[in-house]
Amino acid sequence: MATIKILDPVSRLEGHLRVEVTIETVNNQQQVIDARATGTMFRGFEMILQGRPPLDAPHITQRICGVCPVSHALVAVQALEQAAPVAVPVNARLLRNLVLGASFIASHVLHFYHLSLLDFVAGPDRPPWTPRWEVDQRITGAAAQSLVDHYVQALSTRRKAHEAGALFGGRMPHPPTYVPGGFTTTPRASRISKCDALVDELIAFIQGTWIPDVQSVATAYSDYYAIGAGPENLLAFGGFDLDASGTNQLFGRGRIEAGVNGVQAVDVGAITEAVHHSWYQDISSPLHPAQGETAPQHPKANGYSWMKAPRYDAKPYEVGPLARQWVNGDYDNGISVMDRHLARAAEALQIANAMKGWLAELSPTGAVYTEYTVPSSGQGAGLAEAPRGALGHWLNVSGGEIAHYQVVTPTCWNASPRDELDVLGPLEQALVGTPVGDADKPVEVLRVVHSFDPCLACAVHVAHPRRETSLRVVANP
Ligand code: NFE
Ligand code: MG
Repeated sequence: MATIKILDPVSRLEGHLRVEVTIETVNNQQQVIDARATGTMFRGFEMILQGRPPLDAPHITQRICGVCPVSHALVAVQALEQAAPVAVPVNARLLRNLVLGASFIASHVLHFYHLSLLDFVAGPDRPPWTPRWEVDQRITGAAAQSLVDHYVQALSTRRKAHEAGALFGGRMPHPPTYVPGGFTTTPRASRISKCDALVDELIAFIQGTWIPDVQSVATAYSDYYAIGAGPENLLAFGGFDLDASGTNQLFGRGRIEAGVNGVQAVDVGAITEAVHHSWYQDISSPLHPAQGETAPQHPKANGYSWMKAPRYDAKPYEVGPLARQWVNGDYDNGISVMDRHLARAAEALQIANAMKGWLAELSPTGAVYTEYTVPSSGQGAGLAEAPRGALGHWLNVSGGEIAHYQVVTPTCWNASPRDELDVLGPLEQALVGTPVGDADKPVEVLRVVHSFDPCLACAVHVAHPRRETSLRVVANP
C-alpha cells in the first residue's frame, strides 16, 4: 500500500519548498515511487522590473536572494553590456571574479555544514539541534563531536568569506559595485593584502577541515553514491572569465546528456520554460526566456508549483557544482547525493586558489570603469554561474525602459515541476527510487533534496498568504 508523505516546508534550505513523495514497498524495499516538488511562493521580480530604468536591473535582481545576489548582479550587468557593448577594464573583470568567488565559498560552506551535515550526524541534545528525527546516524562519538565543532567553526569561515568579498564589493550581501562598464571600487594595495590573507584562511579550512569532513561523511554513507541520480543530464553556462573573450573561463560552458559520450555545446536557443504544471497561464508551447511570460494563475488545474519548468531541448537538466565539475573534466566519479557534496567542496578549493591568482593580477592604479551609455532600445542576455548552477537573465529595453525581463535560476532547473510532456524535474527524478527506512521520518528524502542545495527564494518570490494563516502573540510588551 502506498503512503504519501508531505514535507512542507523542507527545513534547512533557503526559502520554502514543499516535497510530496509516494512511498511503496518494491521488491521488499520501501522506496519513493513518485515525487512532486512545489515552490509555494510566487516570484514577482520579472513584473517589478517592467518599466524601470535599465540600470536598476543589477540592484533590483540582487534582492531576489541574499545567498547568491552577486551572481544576479553579474548576469544583469552582462545583459546590459550585451545590449550596449562596452570594453570592461581588466581590473573590473578581476574584481567581479573575486567578489563572486567569495560569495560562492560563503554559500558552499553554509550548504555543507549548516544545511546538510545534520542529515548525517546528530548535533548536541539542545536547540538549535533539537527537535530532530531520531534516525539512522552512522557517525557517533568523537567523530560526531568533531563534525559538530566544525559546524560552529564554519560560521566564522563564512564570515571570513563575506569579509573577503566586502573588501571590494562594499558590503555583503547585495554589493552595489557591479555596474555595466566595470566596477565601482578601486583595488587599493591594503585591501588586496587583506583579501589575500583571508583567502589563505579559507584555503586552510577547505583543505584541512572541509574536504576531510566530506570524505568521512562519504565513507560512512557510501550507499549515497548510488542514490539520487536524477536524469543524468548536466548543464553549465560557464563562469569566472579569465580574459575578455567571454569563452576562456575557470568553469567552461557545456552539457552532458545521459547516454551520449562527451561534453556537448550549449545552444542557448534550445532553452524553454514550460508552465503546464505551474501556476501561470497556459501557453500553446513552452517559450524561450527572451519571449517568456509571467502571468500568474492560481489555482489552476494540473498546477502544483510557482516554479516554471526550464528545459534544454525539451529535457530536464541538473545544474550546479557537480554539473560544472563534470563539464570541466574535473570530476567523473558519478552523479549522486555524495558526488554533489564532493564536487561542491572540490570546486570551493578551485575557486579559492583562483582568487589568489586574481588578487596577484590586480593593478592598484589601473582603471576599473569605462563610461557606459544606457541604450534607448536593445536586448541582451547574461548567462553565468551562481553557486547553485547555471543562471540566466534575459533583458529587452525599449524607450529607455525595461520592457521585458526574465530570470531563470539554478533552483528552477533543479527543482522544477513536471513539464508539458509530464516529464519530472531533476530533483523529482532523483527522489524516485530512493530507499526509505521509516516512512514517517524519511531522512533519506532530505538527503536527496539537500544535495541539490535548493534555494526557493531564488526560484520563486513574494509570499502567497494562505487562508489558514494566523497570528500568534509570543510575548506581551
Ligand atoms: Ni537564492 Fe541562487 C544560487 C540563483 S538558486 S541562491 O546559487 O540564481 O536558484
Ligand atoms: Mg523566471
